[in-house]
Amino acid sequence: MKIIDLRSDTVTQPTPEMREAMSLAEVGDDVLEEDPTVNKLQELAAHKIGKESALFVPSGAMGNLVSVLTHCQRGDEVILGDRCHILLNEVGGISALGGIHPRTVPNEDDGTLPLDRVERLIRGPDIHYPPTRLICLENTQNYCSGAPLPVSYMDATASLAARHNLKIHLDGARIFNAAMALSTDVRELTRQADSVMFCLSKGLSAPVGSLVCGTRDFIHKARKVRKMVGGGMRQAGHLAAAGIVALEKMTARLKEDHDNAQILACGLARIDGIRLDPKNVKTNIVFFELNHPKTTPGEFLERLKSMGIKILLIDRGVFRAVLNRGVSRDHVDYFVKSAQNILQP
Ligand code: TLP
Repeated sequence: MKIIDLRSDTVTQPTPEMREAMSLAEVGDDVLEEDPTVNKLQELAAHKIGKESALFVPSGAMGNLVSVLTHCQRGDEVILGDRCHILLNEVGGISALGGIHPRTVPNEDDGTLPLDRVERLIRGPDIHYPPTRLICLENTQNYCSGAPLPVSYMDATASLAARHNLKIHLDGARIFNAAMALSTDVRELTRQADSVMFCLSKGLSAPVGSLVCGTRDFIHKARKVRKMVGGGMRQAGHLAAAGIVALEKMTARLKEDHDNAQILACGLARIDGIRLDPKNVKTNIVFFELNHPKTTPGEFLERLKSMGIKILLIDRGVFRAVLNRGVSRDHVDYFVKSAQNILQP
């Protein structure tokens, strides 16, 4: 049976062009900064994101960790959303490894942090307080239905940060999805951030890797932090080669995932027992709630799986389906029909 995997866009397989580029890549020792393919990827990434410099890291989680550790000292405080990946899904790394204190603001459903609340949380000089150093934003905001944060919001956050002498780190794991959804150049969404992390291994389909982007000085410091957390790779050009293909060839294809997400959302919303507003689906992530008299969330998940469809059960009754290159329009139709068969037999 063919498996239709919507658990995440991280499940995407490398394209034939990536596999070829990986096998032919010219490589060197990247800890010594002598891997020409890694260097090329870093230059390309810095250019696309609109920053001076970039650093190749093995994962998005390490990219966020390295960025926060580069901005902050032990005992500093970071303001971030209560639904952000750094807080929920990175094993508490910033506190466990960096001694950095997270202060949370509830994310709005559109992914933003209300800036009046952010401002109220910024610490004054009182001896009892840890110093506020950094604001972290996430674009797209995964656990807010993959909401893209608009340029106007990025600008408003940047002026607040400037008034209080704070830095901004942007978890842009899916920043190219945000740019696609907002029909804007990605640099418009990154120019307000002091550092940006983005992933090659999600909708862009590379097998491994993320980049941290920032000023030359920031990346110079981040390189040392990457080494400290064990992220200095050697002949990493074999991985970077796939990343170059991802950046050059795969950003335009994200539209297909967004269109399929919209079709899936509209199809599921018509089924009794499923709650979801397709208007909230703006990128490739579809969240929905199951509230059905006869089918429990666990049963629904298992029945779909037996039909070859994998999605994630995130919380009691809340599911996530992420559109990706392995999921076609026909697969989406099949998913909607299968859900109908289970819930409206
Ligand atoms: N997200 C994964 C899971 O960890 C939840 C997913 O399937 O969505 N920032 C954001 C916004 C992310 O969504 C993720 C991965 C990361 C960072 C971390 O990237 P990796 O998995 O490369 O460490």
